[in-house]
Amino acid sequence: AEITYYLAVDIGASSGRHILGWMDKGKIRMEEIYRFENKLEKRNGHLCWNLDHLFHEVVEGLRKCKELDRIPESVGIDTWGVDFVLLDANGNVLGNTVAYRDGRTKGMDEEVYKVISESELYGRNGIQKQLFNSIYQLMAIKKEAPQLLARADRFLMIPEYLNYRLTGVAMNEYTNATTTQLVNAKTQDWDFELMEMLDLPTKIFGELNMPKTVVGPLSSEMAARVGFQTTVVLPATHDTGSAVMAVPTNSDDSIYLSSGTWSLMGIERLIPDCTELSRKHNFTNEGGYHHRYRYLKNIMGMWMMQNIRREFKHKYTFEELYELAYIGRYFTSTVDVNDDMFLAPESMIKALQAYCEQTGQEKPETECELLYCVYRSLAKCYAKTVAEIETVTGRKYDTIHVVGGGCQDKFLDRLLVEVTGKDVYAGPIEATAIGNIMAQMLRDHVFEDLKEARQVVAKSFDVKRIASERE
Ligand code: LFR
Repeated sequence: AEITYYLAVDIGASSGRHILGWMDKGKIRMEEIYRFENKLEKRNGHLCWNLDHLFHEVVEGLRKCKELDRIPESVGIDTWGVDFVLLDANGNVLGNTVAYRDGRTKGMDEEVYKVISESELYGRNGIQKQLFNSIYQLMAIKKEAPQLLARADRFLMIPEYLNYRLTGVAMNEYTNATTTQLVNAKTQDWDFELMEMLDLPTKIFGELNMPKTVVGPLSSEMAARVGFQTTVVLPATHDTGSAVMAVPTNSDDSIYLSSGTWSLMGIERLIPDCTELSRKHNFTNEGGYHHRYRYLKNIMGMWMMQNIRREFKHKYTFEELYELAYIGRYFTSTVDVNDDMFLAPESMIKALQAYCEQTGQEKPETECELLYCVYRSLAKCYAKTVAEIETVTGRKYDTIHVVGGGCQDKFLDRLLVEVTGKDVYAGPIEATAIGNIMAQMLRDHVFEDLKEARQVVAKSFDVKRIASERE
């Protein structure tokens, strides 16, 4: 029989990939066919994304399907959250696409809280305070470049903009929209009242569409350029939304850790928790597939490791890095990984050293010490987060599922077992792309529902139990 292919385009902060997925004897099979780099660039003193480069690479990956003669039934794009573009009435991007790690949002929280208190805001949308959320970015634009907002006709998040370039259809998607902090957690729709209070133009925010919605066919120009026609579909366009779909369990007793540039640790819930207790612990209620909520917390994650590794003069294999970290186990200084100073430092090494000095701890000097300091600090934060989840929900969890590229870090997986005492499972590695493909397959009725899809994920991909030191 003919194979039906689905294409996931998954773009992260450091790379993007095109992954084909299809069914084979009751299991999901996947193959990466194209990969490209993504990075922050400084423009006019701001950290920005190069959208034209990203779009070019999206198209190149589509052309690769033609070359391989594996034409996808549909295509879905997911990226990181919170970042967006403003389009003018002719569909042109207004200004640079400033990235969330840029410092323009400094002080914008105070601007928002002049209008609405922090707890009232959380009561409406249940989104954790992160200074980079779109709400604060929009306030920064209002302050720095109000003419852009005045001329704006549409607000599109990054995946939506790429979809727009592919199809000519401008469409907003629900899961990613929740990361703006402008969506009401209970109505699951834009909070226009809040926008009016903040004097943001409500007309630029379009109707919210759920995952599985068809955006449209490729425009005829695009179809000619890539050499075939296909349908662009919305997955959970927020990468974390896609990743959590692919957590290989249906058990309620399980915590997930979506491990990539960020570590996102939490649980899935059917009712949002916008209480003061929840806000004080800074948990978020992001919108998920089929009206679920991702109750989680952002932890700085592999970003720290990626940055210090880049600064090491020697190139190490992953095995060597684990070895170095292991040797550093005598070193006891730790940092608060979520401190703002680690968000976009000129030098991660200097930032770590400065933090330790400022807090009266011994500062890490060698590569062993730097690595172990980061690992130990991350593990400490994971353990604290697990405890907080248990406090806020008033129950115990026995398992942690680590998914995403970071689950390949054996040293971190082991530390997680050690510091939490939970059963830890690692995999699948490509959770985000799998989740993206699952949404497309669900739309095509390959599975009845998410529950069935997750069962299939569990038997299709490698999921390893991490042994503790003692075993
Ligand atoms: C992960 C992620 C997180 C979001 C952060 C910034 O890639 O999407 O969920 O908080 O990036 O958008």
